[in-house]
Parts: sequence; C-alpha cells; structure tokens
Amino acid sequence: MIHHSWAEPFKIKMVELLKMTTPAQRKKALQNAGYNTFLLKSEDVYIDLLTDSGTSAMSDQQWAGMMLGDEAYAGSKNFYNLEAAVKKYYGYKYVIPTHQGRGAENILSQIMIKKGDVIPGNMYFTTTRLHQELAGGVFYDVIIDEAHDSSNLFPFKGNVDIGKLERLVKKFGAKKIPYICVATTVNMAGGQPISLGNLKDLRNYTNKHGIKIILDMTRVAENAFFIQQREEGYKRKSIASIVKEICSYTDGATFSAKKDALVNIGGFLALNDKNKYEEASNLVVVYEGLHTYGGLAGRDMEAMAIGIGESVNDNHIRARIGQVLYLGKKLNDLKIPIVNPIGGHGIFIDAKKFLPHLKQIQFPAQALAAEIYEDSGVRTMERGIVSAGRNSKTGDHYYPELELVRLTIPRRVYTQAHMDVIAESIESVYAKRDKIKGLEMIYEPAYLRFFQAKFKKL
Ligand code: PM9
Repeated sequence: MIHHSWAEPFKIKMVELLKMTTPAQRKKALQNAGYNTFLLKSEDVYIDLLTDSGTSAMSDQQWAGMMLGDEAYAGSKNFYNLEAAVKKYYGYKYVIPTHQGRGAENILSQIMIKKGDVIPGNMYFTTTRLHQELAGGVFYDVIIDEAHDSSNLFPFKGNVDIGKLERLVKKFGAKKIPYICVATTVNMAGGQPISLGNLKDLRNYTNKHGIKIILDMTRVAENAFFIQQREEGYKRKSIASIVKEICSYTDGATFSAKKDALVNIGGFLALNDKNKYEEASNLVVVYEGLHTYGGLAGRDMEAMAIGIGESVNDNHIRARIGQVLYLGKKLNDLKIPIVNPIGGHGIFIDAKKFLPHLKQIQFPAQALAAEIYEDSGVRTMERGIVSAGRNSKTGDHYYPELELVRLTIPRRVYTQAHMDVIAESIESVYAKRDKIKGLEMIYEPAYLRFFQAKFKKL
C-alpha cells in the first residue's frame, strides 16, 4: 500500500492528563522563573516544546524491554543487546554507554583533545563546545554561510564548507586538528541536514590530512529522512541504509539517545579505533561507571537498544517529521518568520524578525519564549544570544546571527490538534508583537547559562 499521509504509525495506549492554567497563574509562574522557561515547573506547562530530549513516548516494546533489565554491575546482557544494535544499525565496532550525550562528549574530548587544539564543527552545540573548551581546545565554525540565514532555502544547510576547513588547516596545521565534529540535523541552525555528498567530500579531504571525523549522531535518523527526500539517488533507499551509510564515513560518534532513540535517558560513545576505545573505556569508569553500563541501568540500555531499531523505521520517521512540517506549514501560512526549510525536530521562530524593535542584548528570543508561555502555557526555549554564551577568552557575549525560539516537538507525544493550538498561540502573540518588551539578565551562571539564568522585564 502506498501511504500518502504522515498519520501516526501507532495507537495510544496510555495518556498523561495535563493541567490547565489561567493567564494570572502563568504570569506569576514566569516571574518566579525569572523569565527562563527552563525554570518553570513542568506541571504549570500545557504543551511542552522545551525540548525533544528525553521527552518522547516509549513504545510498548520498549516498556516490555524495561522489565527485562539485567541489573548486574558488570556484563549485563542488556549491554550486549545495545552493542549488537549499535553494530547492526550504525556499524561502529566499539560502544561505551554513557548517562547521556554530554557524558560521551566529556570522554571523547578528554581522550582526543590536547591544549591548544582546534576543533572545527558544522556550528557549535552548547554542551559539545563546552567540553571541547574544558579539554583545552578551541571550537571553529565551518558550516556553510547559508546556515546563518533563516530564510535561505538551501536544502542542506548543515553542510560543511570545506574551504573554511582548509583555511584552518593552512593556518594551524592538520596536526592541531584531531578531528572535525560533524552534527546531523544541526540543532542550532534549526534542525538542518548535511548531505551525503558533502560528507563523502569531507571524508576524502580529511583522509588526505589525517583528520578524523566524529559524528554527533544525536538526530541521525531525521537527517537520513531529508537525504531520502532531497538528495539525488536516495529516494528508494531505506532510512536504515542511509543512517548506516552516514556512519560509514566517520571514525566514531557521540550520541544522545534521548532524541532519535526514543528513550528518556541514555547515550553512548562509539569508536572504530581499538586503542582509543581502550582509553575511553578506562576513563569512563571515572565519570560514568563501568564500560558495560556507563551510568545507565540495565533496563535503560534495553529500552535504548529497542528504540534504536524503532528510530530507523521509515513509517516512524515520516510521521515524526510530518508532524513538524505540519506545524511549520501552518506558521508559514500565517507569515510568521521561521527558519526555512523547516527542520527535523522543531520549528524555529526568527526572533530578530518577529521583534525588530528589540536589540539582541535585550534578549528577544528569551522574551518571546516567555510571552508565548504567558499567552497559552506552551513552553518553548531560547536558541540565541543566551544559549551562545560568552567567548571563554575575552568574556564578551557571542552575538549569533540566528536569534531563535525553538518549538521542539517530542516524538509520539502530541496530536495534530495540539499543533493547531500551538499555531493559534503564536498567531495571537504575533498580533501583539509591538508591545513585547525586552529583558535584562540579572543572574548569570558560569556554564551553559541558558539553563539557569534569570531575567527581569525592561
Ligand atoms: N540537546 C536539546 O534540547 C538537550 C540539552 S540543551 C537544551 O536540544 C546535540 C546535537 C544535542 C544535545 C542535546 C547534545 C547533548 C549533544 N548534541 O542532552 O547530554 O542536541 O543527552 O546531549 C538538547 P544530552
């Protein structure tokens, strides 16, 4: 049967009831949270689009797997099931579980980076860059220029600009570049994919210079969907085969299983080099736990192993991204300024265009996220100047070109009717946009400030 619709390939077995709040309650909750949506209580949220991380609904198969947890300290059979899933679907030789993605980033950064090293990447990600810096490295952005323009319709805005990489090689020397970090569906660019053509060219280039490629494969299945839809020669290939091909051009990967792999906690570091694997499996004992559990219970590893298989199912991914596209199209029809093409895991509102009367230092995306919550109880998050943080050398704010509010869609959680309510709320906030005030930061933590910073209204 040919499926034309993206209708969900599942039915709902259990539901979680939501609390409705009044505008007065939301106003108060926002003040208490210092206008930071990360500091709201989840029970005060109606539709939660803060993140797609750890917020997906597990399948009955995954829950059944949880009951098969082998809670042994060492050598749990669930670890071997996870290892088999990683080999089967991703093709990496060695895997070390970690409590989540940043656990893997920490271990990777410590074993690969020396002080003064240069780490290129297709746009920064908050936790990834911080671990590179804590290990003594300096991050350089080598994504193509199109990625920084919210209205540029290039289909692969996650591509690496190999010319930019070459300039780094000429300036610092390839020896100073242990690896390039390549993300799939680049989060901070609005969930934009990298093409397989670009990845192959990058592989050829890095092979010549002895530079490794480490994949941030957190949303690799979503990237594979865009390759299937947009890249010449992949229309008839399965998501599973495209995912495996992506991994085949890389030397290893960090993975937050809380996204693609449909679990509430978990991640891993995967490597092909035996020596590096041995180094990592020794270091993981210091930070996460033994190399056969890495901070996870046996049941978590089992749910992850099953979730990896479900994540590369063609019907699953088509419905997942279909829902994101449905909301994005509605907002495009309403002429709301969003990042286009629409990305894989959410809709990103361009806050500079939504609130042109605010300067970037008045935190327009942070202010807009607060306003949306106050309007309807829909929780979104800032991906702009607050997330970008400060330059660790000069202490100045980074001023990223993209100042975005992310409406991140959890997998298998909300319905089409929820998407309609979200679009209505954005429409009503857009109608009163001229009245939205900026914010002043009144508390700034040292690391990853977007999680805990507090603001007051100007
Ligand atoms: N991403 C997200 O909401 C959760 C933390 S920031 C709000 O998008 C990539 C591309 C990610 C990511 C987390 C991590 C870290 C690495 N790479 O959160 O530690 O999007 O599992 O993964 C979040 P963990």
